[in-house]
Amino acid sequence: MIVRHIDEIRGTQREVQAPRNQWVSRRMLLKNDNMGFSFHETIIRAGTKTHIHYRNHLEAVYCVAGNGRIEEIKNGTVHEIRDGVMYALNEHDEHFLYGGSEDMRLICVFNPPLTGKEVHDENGVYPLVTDG
Ligand code: 9YT
Repeated sequence: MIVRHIDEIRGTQREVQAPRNQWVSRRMLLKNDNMGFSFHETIIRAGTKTHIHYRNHLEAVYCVAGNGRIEEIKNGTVHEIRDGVMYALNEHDEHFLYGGSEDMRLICVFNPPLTGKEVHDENGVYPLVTDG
């Protein structure tokens, strides 16, 4: 059994800051935990905008605190995000994620799991990833 507290992740390689500090993500489960998915807590900082496109992964995200918005780039549709809202990128949807009036706390699951070695480009986009 794996049992971890978020405080054990902080300050380790499993805690990753966005290039421009728009978010911080704590990877509670990664590929090498052998669960078949990865599991993250991501804090989206208030007032920020991040361009995200996970070309090789499906992701579901559940908001448990704070608020923000997600904009679908293909059609401009904007969805409000607050405690209790889930979104799933079932079509590898390219999007902008906006922090709202306060930091947004998100619980995220990826299939296939992130390895932890993925690198974001200068826009905060995950480029094509080769799982290693
Ligand atoms: C909100 C969101 O997409 N979070 C994903 C996790 C984060 N990009 C990470 O751990 O790299």
